[in-house]
Amino acid sequence: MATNDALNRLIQDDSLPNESRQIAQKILNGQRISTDDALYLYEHTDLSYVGILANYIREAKNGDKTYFNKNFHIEPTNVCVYSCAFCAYSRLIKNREDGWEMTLEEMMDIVRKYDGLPVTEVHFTGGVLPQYDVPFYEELFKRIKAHRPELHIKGLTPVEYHYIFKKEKLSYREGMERMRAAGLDSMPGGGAEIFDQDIRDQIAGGKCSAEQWLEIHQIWHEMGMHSNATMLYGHIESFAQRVDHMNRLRQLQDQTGGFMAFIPLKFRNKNNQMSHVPEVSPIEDLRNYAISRIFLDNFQHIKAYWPMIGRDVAQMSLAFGVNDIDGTIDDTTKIYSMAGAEDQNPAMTTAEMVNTIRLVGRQPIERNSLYQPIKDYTDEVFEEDTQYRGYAIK
Ligand code: V47
Ligand code: SF4
Repeated sequence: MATNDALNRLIQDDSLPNESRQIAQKILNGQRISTDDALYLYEHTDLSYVGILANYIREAKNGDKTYFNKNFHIEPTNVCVYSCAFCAYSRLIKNREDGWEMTLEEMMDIVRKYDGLPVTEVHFTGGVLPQYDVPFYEELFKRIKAHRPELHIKGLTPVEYHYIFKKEKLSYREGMERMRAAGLDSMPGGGAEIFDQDIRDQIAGGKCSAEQWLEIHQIWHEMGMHSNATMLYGHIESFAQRVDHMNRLRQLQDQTGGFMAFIPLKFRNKNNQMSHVPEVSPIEDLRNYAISRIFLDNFQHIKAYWPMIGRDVAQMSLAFGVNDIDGTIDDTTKIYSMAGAEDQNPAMTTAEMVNTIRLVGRQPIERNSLYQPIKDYTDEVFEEDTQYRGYAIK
């Protein structure tokens, strides 16, 4: 659990610059750090320093609890009206024969494949396609709820919603009300990319603006619903633009409280128009998790999305502010494998998930999509523990 010892040592360490000691003091006092402080952390501090601060906050907020869920993805299409420069996965409509476009029935087949299995969430993400309009998604969500009412639908992002509501001449509120009535339970954090308009124009031109992204989340939260937030980092953005991005999220969260988790997404550089941009190091990934944990004092959860960051860095991140590693996934997403991530067929068994967390001394908790605990796996013994990796629990 959170102890002040390491923080106190930093505060008293006169070999550290005053700014570093003052920021540590703010954390100990439970005070919010400023945007200038956050920029200072990015520009002038090392991993071990931010790690101590972030771990203190993580343990104060969540103890050793580390959450995961049992989920699968459906990616209805990779054909897209946009062509974001970082996207390895999408195909333009003129090249649609190279991609896939699922029908409602094909998506229901995927949902039915999980009948009788203990998954709790389906996550929809993918390209933006003109024929997938408001009535299409309403029908999809209704059919899923009719088939399996308890399955949580986490679906789409303001990128799709802005596009389909405009086409239907609906206000954001009218559109989100219709999605909720059809069965949408929560919104994932995608499509945020980086809010700075200049960088956004260069890497994600044409799709919804930062203001539109934030407005749709705001409306969703005002309806009493929840969502996540992401930040695509480690490409051509500056540290100041990362701070600006997180600051806009922190301000909205002050107003609504509707965000559950913040998920930094590391730019992966294979098979896209930005392959010449090198990826940042794992040290920078961990620093970024830590600084987001320190800055976003009003977010309860920081998530490392393991299919994107890789299992090893996800595991290490649990000492740098992260307290959630997403889900079992069951090899149902292609976004990251196509962009060069380590796992080409991302899937983790419950035992792998639990042992990833347990091996670094944290407490594995299966959660539902709204972070209500389903099961504490701390003392669970798995058949496969005796068969692989040479460790057995107990
Ligand atoms: O918005 C696409 C990102 C996002 C690349 O809310 C890339 O629980 C890095 O938002 N390198 C979609 N990132 C995925 C997403 C998400 C994932 C897991 C959980 C949740 C949640 C949300 O993926 C896109 C974009 O930022 N992305 N291509 C790439 N080459
Ligand atoms: Fe389309 Fe999303 Fe890829 Fe952009 S990131 S091209 S909106 S699928």
